Amino acid sequence: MNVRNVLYVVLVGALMLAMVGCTTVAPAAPAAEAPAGEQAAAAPAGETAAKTYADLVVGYAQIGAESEWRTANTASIKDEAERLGVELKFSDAQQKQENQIKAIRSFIAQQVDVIGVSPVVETGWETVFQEAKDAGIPLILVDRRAAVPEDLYVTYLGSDFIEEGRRAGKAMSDILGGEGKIVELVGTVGSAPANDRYTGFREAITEFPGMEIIASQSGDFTRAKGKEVMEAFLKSYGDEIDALYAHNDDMAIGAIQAIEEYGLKPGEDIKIVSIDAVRGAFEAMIEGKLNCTVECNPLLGPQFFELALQVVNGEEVAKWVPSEEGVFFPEQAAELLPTRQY
Ligand code: GYE
Repeated sequence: MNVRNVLYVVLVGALMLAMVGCTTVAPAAPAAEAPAGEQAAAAPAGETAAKTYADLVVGYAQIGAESEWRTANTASIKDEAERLGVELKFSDAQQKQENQIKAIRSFIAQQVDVIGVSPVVETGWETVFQEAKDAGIPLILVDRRAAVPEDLYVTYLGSDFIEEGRRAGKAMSDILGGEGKIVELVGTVGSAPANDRYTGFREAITEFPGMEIIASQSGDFTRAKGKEVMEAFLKSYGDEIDALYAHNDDMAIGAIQAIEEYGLKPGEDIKIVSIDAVRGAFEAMIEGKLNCTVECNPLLGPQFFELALQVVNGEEVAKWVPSEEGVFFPEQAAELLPTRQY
């Protein structure tokens, strides 16, 4: 065993111990399944030793703080960086693409090892992603996809939003018995989750000709906007509305308020299906105001840093790393709420 191999073994041991030590603090951290040491041990015998988490400098261009989901997502990334000892440069773009582009440029100037970005919308990224590529900095798409050629990013870590839309559509058909007038609160215009949740839902309900989407408008993934747009829907359609499909729980929660203020019962007079499965949705289900939430997992920190380390060590990674998600109904809400991490 040469000196470097000995070092690897020591490193593997130290990291594994560190991770075992951490499990009680962060029991759900999947990174523990593939500790950094594995990558170190598997690294090809090149000129330089494999990097560890402690060597990594990562720039992360986050969207903002528009929803409960986003808050949990940011916490997962920051907490995991701290847990692993990764140096994280974190930027909050306040939901503006131009701020995300600025952040990526500043990460390039600072020569970080990896850039993570959650693109607020799908289009308009080619130039800045190309700049990162030209600078030799690998870029990982986290949570949201971007419509760019595949060679401009190494991997996409996130959910199957079309499938989430389909699940919501299926749940809605079951809840409405295949018949009813639906209003839709769309997410941020031009964002991958809004585009795909829109499409998936429609796919799932086409087999029910009695299900009709009578209005569809963006609530920008926020509670305030969700409430405002629902007020407008109620003004135009009132009692005609049988159901609401909201692309995220926050907009559904805003809409619940609007429905109550209008004098109808959310969850009864107007059935509601939304997406994310944040705690607020479980609380609403317990109160009988929400009929279903489809899970979208925001706890992407552990998988993100695991991928980042693999990438800087030259390992092959899949072009898409999907997250595992479920669908929840009011009957399970009270039992599951204490187990929810976001
Ligand atoms: O569903 C919504 C958030 O991109 C999947 O963004 C994410 C979405 C999430 O604001 O609540």
